[in-house]
Amino acid sequence: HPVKIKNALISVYYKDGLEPLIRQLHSLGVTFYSTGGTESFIRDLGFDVVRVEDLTGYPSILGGRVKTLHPKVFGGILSRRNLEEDKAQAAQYEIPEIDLVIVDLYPFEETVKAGLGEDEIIEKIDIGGISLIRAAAKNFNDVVILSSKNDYAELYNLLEENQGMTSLTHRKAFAKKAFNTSSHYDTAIFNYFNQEDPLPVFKVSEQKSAVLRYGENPHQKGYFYGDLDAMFTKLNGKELSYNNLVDVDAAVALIDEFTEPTFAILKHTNACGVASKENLLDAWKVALACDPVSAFGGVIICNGEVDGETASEISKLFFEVLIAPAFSEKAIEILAEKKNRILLQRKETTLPARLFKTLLNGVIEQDKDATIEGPELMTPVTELKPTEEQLKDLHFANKLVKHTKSNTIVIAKDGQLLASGVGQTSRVDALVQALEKAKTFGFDVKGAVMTSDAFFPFPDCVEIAADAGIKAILQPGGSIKDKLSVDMANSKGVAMVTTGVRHFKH
Ligand code: 93A
Repeated sequence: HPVKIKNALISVYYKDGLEPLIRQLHSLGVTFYSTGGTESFIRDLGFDVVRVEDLTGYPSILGGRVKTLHPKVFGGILSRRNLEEDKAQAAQYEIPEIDLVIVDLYPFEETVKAGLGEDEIIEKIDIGGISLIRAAAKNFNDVVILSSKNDYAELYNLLEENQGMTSLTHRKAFAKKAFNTSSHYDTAIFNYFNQEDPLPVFKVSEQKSAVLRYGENPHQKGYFYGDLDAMFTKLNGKELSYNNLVDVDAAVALIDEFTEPTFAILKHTNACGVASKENLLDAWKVALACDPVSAFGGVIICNGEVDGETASEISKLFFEVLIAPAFSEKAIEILAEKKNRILLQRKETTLPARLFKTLLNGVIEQDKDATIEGPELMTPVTELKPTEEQLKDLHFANKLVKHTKSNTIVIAKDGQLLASGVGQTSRVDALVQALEKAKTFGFDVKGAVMTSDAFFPFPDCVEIAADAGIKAILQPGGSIKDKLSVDMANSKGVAMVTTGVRHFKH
């Protein structure tokens, strides 16, 4: 049923953007009830406003902690207009019918983010405002609830289009938003008290900004819940797609393993080119050389400023996304020549330490794989020990297996990925794929190192690798048949180290 607004209770933290709505409501003959700051704001616009204190007969007390918490306010919001008993009680206690509530809550999250002290944070837990929101949303049958400053314009437009009336559908939609606001708000408070184990906060109310063109394929809908602006400045290019986001996530995780100048090129979350060199230009050329065929249409990431010269080189390749912490002006000019290319400048941010994935009728959660074993955590298990150079390459290749789909085998040399076998159903298949691939792109694996994301169940991989010329192998170890693999390495004159840490990635 359509409702004409007669009385509005307005209590908002941020007053910006409220003025047009106040003017409009005034022209519709609405009576305003309001709390301290909001009341002054409305009065300064030149309109009459009833102080909530005058309605309740109580002043705002306890430093503002109790302003609107009163039966005359909540009775006015919650009374059922179609129930005789409610009507009679409202008349008996002189409770006005409040049919619009506008609240913008104390900025709790912002206060936490600003790193202010606990006292200040606790004061920003809104009690009256959240109660107003919940009460008005519960009574959507008769009441319109605006629960955030982001919604002022929406009500304004709606009232313009509907001669100042709201329908039940409108009010129920506002109620839905309101409960989203209140649940989001309480989740943020819960997370503050529960910092060691926070829940992810998804802003469904801001869903619009998160609608993707489509999901993994064009016939699937896709959404993103998060804050990309907090992570990147987009310097050029089209909208990030669902698959771009998945690859960007994988790229960021991979590059963060490296401190020396490194470039990585990814396809479908797996690296098809990675190199760590003295400078980024060399790293780019060497990374691209790994597999220039797969690199086509890939997602590229590096860990230093992209200069003009490097940009010219990268520009020769068709790619989807390039991510870097910085770009020189010249580099942007060169790279932005193609308007679809997505250029993302990374900001310094800390990412959640936990991962979630839906499956069956629920969600699984785990810690991120946050370890990587360098030479000091590698235990030599063969007569022959790896050289300094080999240890360096094993460390490099261990970072790559960790970020590649299992089963995986990585072959590397001199800070360059030579080839990998990815996402295979057997480890031997992964090794064979890697060796074939290395050959395809003209690499000689003699003297290269090999890493495996999990232990060798049989000595076959060691044998094949050694016969191909691999000189040092890293594996977690832990198979009951470890000894067979070690014996094989010894008989072939290959060095092997174990780390004790498996890096599956499914
Ligand atoms: O401290 S409160 O939780 N106690 C209340 O009774 C109350 N009523 C409204 N905070 C309360 N509010 C909040 O005050 C509103 O959510 C809004 O954020 C703010 C508006 O105050 P003012 O109009 O004085 O600027």
